[in-house]
Amino acid sequence: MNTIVFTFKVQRADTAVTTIIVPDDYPTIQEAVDAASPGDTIFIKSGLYVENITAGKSLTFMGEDRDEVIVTTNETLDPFIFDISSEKYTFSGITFLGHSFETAGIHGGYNTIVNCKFLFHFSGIYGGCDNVSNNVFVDNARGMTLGGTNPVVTNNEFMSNGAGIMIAYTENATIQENVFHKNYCGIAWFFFSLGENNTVSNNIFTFNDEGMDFDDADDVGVITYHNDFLNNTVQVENLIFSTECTWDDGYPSGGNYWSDYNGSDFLSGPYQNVTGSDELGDVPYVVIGWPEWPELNFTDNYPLMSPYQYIPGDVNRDRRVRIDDILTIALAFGSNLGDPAFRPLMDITGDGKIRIDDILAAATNFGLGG
Ligand SMILES: [Ca+2]
Ligand SMILES: [Ca+2]
Ligand SMILES: [Ca+2]
Repeated sequence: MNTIVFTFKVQRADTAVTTIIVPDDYPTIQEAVDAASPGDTIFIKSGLYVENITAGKSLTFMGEDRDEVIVTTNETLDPFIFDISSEKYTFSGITFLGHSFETAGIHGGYNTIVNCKFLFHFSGIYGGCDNVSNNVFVDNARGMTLGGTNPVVTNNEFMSNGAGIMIAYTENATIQENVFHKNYCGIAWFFFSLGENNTVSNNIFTFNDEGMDFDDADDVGVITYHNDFLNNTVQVENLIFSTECTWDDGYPSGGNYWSDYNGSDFLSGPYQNVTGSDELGDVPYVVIGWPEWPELNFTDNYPLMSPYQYIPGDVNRDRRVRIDDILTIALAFGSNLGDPAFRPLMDITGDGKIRIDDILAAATNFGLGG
């Protein structure tokens, strides 16, 4: 018996502990971080954790349940919930709850962030975004502040933020398959963004004051195609001359869907001069126009005649409206933007509420799609 215990202890010393459970093994996340070795996983059980966590080694933080693991801070002088060094981190299943717009959920690091929520921050994520997917950002001044090289931001929901994504000094960013709903601005390219080769594709922008804004952005290279811009007060704001943006993917791949496009489709071909329709508008969509210098206009040369993927009522984004979509909307009946059940694509009317008119609008499209 003693031998067995002895053997066990040797193994504990030789092989690193790979998973530390909070609060079972340590009562706070910080104590777990301090005890962890690089590469360890810290599993956080449901609960409210009020902490400012610093870390200087690569770690994985895994919450038990995104809606039940809530990490927040009561500090305003040290306002980062996670303030981490330039190592690789992974976060999943955690709600980062800020306050007073002075906080950030995660600051620093090279991060993979999956299936988390960021609420009420100055910036939910502040830098360090290698791979950000399937997260929800609600009521932040900025959902995330994106920088660096090769970040990938996919399948996230941005709602009611000042800017969903604020981008500065970024190269080779991929922003894909996200939904931007009722933000002041969906994507804001920040002052002197100085980034090349950024791609914005397959996103849905609905009911934002501005879909995208290039306020004072200089030397930005962005290709924007296959997005749906629906019912934004201003679809795109403030492009300036030195911004190198492309608004379509050539012919016949096409550009974006713009809900305020008035063109028709009787012609086809790269120059739209051949008889026969091709689902692309026959005249370019003027993204930003300069009436006195039309040669400087920014145009989508091949605007889509119908949304690339948006179908009112298709909540799960499989491009069909089926009973599962309508049931999920019905189950969220009565919820408002910010409630866990609220999803942006349920709010077809754009009022930030899931009500009977949304369900009826979805039911009208029942059966649509491939
Ligand atoms: Ca056409
Ligand atoms: Ca569907
Ligand atoms: Ca609604």
